[in-house]
Amino acid sequence: MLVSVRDGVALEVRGDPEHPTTAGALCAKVARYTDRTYHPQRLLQPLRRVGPKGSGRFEPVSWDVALDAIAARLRDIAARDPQAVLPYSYAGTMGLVQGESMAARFFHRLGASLLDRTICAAAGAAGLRSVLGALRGMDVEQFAHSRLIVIWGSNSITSNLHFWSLAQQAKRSGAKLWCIDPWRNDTAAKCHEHLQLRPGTDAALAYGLMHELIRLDALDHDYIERYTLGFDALRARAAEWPPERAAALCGVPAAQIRALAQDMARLKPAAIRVNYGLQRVHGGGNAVRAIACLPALTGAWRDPAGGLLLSSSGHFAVDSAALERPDLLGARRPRTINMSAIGDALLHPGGGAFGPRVEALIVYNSNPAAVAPESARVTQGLAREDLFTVVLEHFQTDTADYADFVLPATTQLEHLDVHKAYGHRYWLANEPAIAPLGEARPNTAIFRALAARMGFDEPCFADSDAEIAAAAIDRRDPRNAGIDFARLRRDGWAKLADAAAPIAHGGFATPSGRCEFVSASEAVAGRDALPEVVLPYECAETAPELAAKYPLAMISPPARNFLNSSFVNVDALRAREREPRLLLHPDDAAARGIADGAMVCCHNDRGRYTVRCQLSTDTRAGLVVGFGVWWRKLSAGGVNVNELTHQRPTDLGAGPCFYDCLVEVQAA
Ligand SMILES: Nc1nc2c(c(=O)[nH]1)N[C@H]1C(S)=C(S)[C@@H](COP(=O)(O)OP(=O)(O)OC[C@H]3O[C@@H](n4cnc5c(=O)[nH]c(N)nc54)[C@H](O)[C@@H]3O)O[C@H]1N2
Ligand SMILES: Nc1nc2c(c(=O)[nH]1)N[C@H]1C(S)=C(S)[C@@H](COP(=O)(O)OP(=O)(O)OC[C@H]3O[C@@H](n4cnc5c(=O)[nH]c(N)nc54)[C@H](O)[C@@H]3O)O[C@H]1N2
Ligand SMILES: [Mo]
Repeated sequence: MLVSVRDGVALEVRGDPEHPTTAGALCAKVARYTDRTYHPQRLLQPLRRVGPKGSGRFEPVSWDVALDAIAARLRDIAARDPQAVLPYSYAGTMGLVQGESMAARFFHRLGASLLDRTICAAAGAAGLRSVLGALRGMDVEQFAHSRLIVIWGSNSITSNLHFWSLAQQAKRSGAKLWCIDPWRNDTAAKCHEHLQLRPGTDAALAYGLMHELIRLDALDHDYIERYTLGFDALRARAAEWPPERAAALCGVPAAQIRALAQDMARLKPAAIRVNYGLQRVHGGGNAVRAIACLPALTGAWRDPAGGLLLSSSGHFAVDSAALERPDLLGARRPRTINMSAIGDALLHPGGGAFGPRVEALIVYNSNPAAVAPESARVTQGLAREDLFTVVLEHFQTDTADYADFVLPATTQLEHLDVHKAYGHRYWLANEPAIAPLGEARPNTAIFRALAARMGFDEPCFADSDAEIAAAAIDRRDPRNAGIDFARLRRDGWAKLADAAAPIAHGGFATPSGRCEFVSASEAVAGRDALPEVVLPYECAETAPELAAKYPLAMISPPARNFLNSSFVNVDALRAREREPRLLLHPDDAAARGIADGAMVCCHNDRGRYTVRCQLSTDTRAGLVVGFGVWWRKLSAGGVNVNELTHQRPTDLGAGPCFYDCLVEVQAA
């Protein structure tokens, strides 16, 4: 991203036309990054709470007053048990410096609880690791050369624009595009075929495809023989899933499953862009396992433009020990708390296996009141008068409203960072383009100052941001050959030295070195050694009584103009989204006497959510789509879609089940 600056003011941001993956394109949100940075409501000084928790009433204080008070309180809590302090952070910035570097050092030195950062990708990552051994896959640029592209559980036009440009290139060269998604999103509408399955049934679909590929003998027997483990067992399991059985469960025509299998057999190179949308259900981890078996069966990995891409993060060798310094824990082994069940954690009285009650919560790069599941529990926890909460933020978010202290943080335009990519293979340097606004400070500077007040005098607390960025790149790894932070600062970005088709000839990072259809580690963990069809917690088959009361399945994918809960307060972007929306199928609306455009109440046992309803045949009958992730206080009833979601974990990785949620809808 390039920034035009005049007299110290950032005028606009642009994509870099030289960058091979992005080719200068910016998404709708980031194109508005200057609006966000100079937003009139930007937090520019430290604030101390004066009203009751959640009221949003604060008074400005100096940095010294805020930091002294925070350090005193943390010292007091830590003297009893430092595990009563909990950090909470995720995707506000994905930079390695302003993410988990100085912050992690601070919490490790303190001995605070560890946070399991599961809220986005944990299930899919665990599923992919079990089959491929690492978070590796196709180079996204290679999709331009694929002949078949299956977009599985991803609204690419909304969430992954740079991939979509490459898929468009392939389409213009004659590639066939399939989309596998429960609703006809923007992306599905532009693909040749749309397989519109019930949410949470992807593993069954994958088995139906395997069944058909085996029947057609569209297999690469040589690849299977040399590089995979457990084919006989997988074939036996797939035999149980003729397309008719899979189709009945998925709610799609069997002929469509056969047609997709035939395309997989016939069109080469065949590529699958699987993304995180499909793993936000109980069986999300196993769904990714089942899908990840497909390219090994057909030998698609042999071609750089074939195979599968979920995550590119395993291609980046990041020296996380240098960044986070877990050695500062010494012999201490603090407990780990799952961020996706933060509501339960905050409300836990303490004791037993849980350990001490959470007494202090330090939030940075995240907005849990809006993004975490079952928000009634989250906000009830945040409202505890005895909980000491500090929020590092750009804005007075729903979470910041519950803080004791709010500390103003810098944006991407104001601080230094280094990034690994979310989906491609380039390291990036982020240079500050302007000076920090007001009294805002980078996260690193805030944790450095807190460390000094706590008397943490290890030399690593004096590292500059540039030193941290340099240490992030693991120079011992051959894929980082020739790449260091000085070069990134000079050139902006640099591509990893990794093979375009890293598993064309095996070399899987699994314990067996093979693509593991059957996983001994899964069996040891007491789970099915083969990918398993795990149905949602909340569906007619697994919870018939609940389904009788709440017959509609709800998913809550991102709105195009927001990035999770970021950008919701940027007027130009919120104007495009207008207000929280819920897609409802006309048949479901007719059965409930609901008219297009009516305000409806979407509810279940966990809560109620008021939202504008839009009738559309883009969704399936029985499925509602509630776009996320609105700020609660900018929504009609003061709550958002996460009022309805639950905190139960996915099968693998203990991730959240945002898209595994039964509801009922009635006119408001
Ligand atoms: N505009 C925008 N872009 C974003 C984000 C954003 O908030 N806004 N968020 C970013 C982040 S943090 C992430 S993790 C990525 C996420 O991006 P993706 O991984 O691409 O996932 P989503 O866009 O969340 O959801 C994609 C699709 O999954 C579908 N889906 C839901 N349930 C199922 C299911 O059971 N099976 C299948 N096959 N499909 C299902 C939804 O209908 C939706 O169309 O996007 C990033 N990009
Ligand atoms: N129902 C439902 N819920 C979801 C999802 C869904 O699809 N449906 N998607 C989930 C996914 S994929 C994800 S990744 C999570 C994301 O959830 P979060 O990680 O909480 O991401 P954001 O909502 O973007 O909030 C990030 C906050 O960090 C702040 N921030 C940005 N940069 C900085 C910085 O440099 N310093 C500091 N101190 N703050 C900064 C921003 O102002 C913003 O308020 O949400 C999840 N929640
Ligand atoms: Mo995410």
